[in-house]
Amino acid sequence: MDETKTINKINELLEEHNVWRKKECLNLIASENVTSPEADRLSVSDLSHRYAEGKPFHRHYQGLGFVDEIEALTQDLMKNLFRAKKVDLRVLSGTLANAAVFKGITNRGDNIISSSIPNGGHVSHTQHGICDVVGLTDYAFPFDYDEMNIDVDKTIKLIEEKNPKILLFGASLFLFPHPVEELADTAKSHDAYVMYDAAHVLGLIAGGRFQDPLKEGADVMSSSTHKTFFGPQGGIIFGGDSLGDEEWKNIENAIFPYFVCNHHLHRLPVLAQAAYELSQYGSDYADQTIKNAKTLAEELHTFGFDCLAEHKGFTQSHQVVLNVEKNGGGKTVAELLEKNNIILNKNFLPGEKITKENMNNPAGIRIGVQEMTRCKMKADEMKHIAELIKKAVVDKKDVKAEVVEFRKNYTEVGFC
Ligand code: DSN
Repeated sequence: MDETKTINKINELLEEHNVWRKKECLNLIASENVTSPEADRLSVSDLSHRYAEGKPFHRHYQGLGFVDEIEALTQDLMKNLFRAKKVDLRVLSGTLANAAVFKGITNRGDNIISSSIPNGGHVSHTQHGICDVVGLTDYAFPFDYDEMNIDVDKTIKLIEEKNPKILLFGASLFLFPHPVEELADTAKSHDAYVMYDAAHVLGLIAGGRFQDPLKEGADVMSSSTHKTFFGPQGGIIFGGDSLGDEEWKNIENAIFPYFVCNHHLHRLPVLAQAAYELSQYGSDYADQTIKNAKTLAEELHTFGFDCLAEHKGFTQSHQVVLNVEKNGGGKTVAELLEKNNIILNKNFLPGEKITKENMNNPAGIRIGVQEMTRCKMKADEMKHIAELIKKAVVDKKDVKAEVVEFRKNYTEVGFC
């Protein structure tokens, strides 16, 4: 191996990736976003060289006086933004946030009710992921396919039947707010904790334009910090007023030493900057994001795409979901669009049965507008994106050059 050639090649690939995704593609993956120039500046520091096991002001290593203050102030910003009394920033992802909560407040052999993967659940909500690691048996929320949401009455029956320890709301395919308020009392009267995975919608919650789970009765809210919340890649856990100190301590004690030792300190100032930006511009950002998702859905529908939940106004989040079975399936369409620099992902659709045959080519695609909204796109741009998708998928035209030309005008990050 020629090491010099290899490292030079890695440099080139990185540069090519940066130009491609930041300047030439329409980035429509619903779980991604971009940080601001100020956040990028804060992300490169000595903090990425240091260890800080433990909690602020109670560390196992020396040399952390400034880090303690940075972490405590970042906690304050996040608490303030989400009106929460308890927060822990140490988890490195949404999955690890879920793991720490499960470990902290359940015992092996307990039951959990969460969304199935086709109905929007994240893999960590199920036995295919973290539930298996901590010994939870998962039961899927009954789903109302007409309402595109959790069925409240049937869930009450399931709670009575299964006595879950956790009722876990929130999802990865997430068009409408979940019925937290409607189910919280029943859950609590059966000694279940109400948990909400806010990963996809955290930025919309910060902007006050999606349900506020902690206000609606969630005891605990887990999340990642890099989707509609445009912070660094990482995780976070909030404790609601209804969560006891003992349970919170158990969650904190599960984070370290079970799932995280060092918590990648360079994330903290970036998280603080994102929280600051959302405190200033969060409602405008959330408004524009939801408006853009609706406009994109309406336009795709007009072009003849089978866009989910038409009778419900398509969406109340950053996501738009299409059934593209008639266009060859999710994988075929996502790959075709990638060739045209339109980046999104294939997805199972609510109610779709997972089989060996469709495992790799489910019926749907999921589109998220939060990153392009951050890059200052509005309704007219959403209409243009719909047209580009139609030209590529239906008319089978090559629109790559058109996409590159279009994206050139939207490389600046806004809402900061
Ligand atoms: N896999 C991510 C998503 O795209 O929803 C969540 O972790």
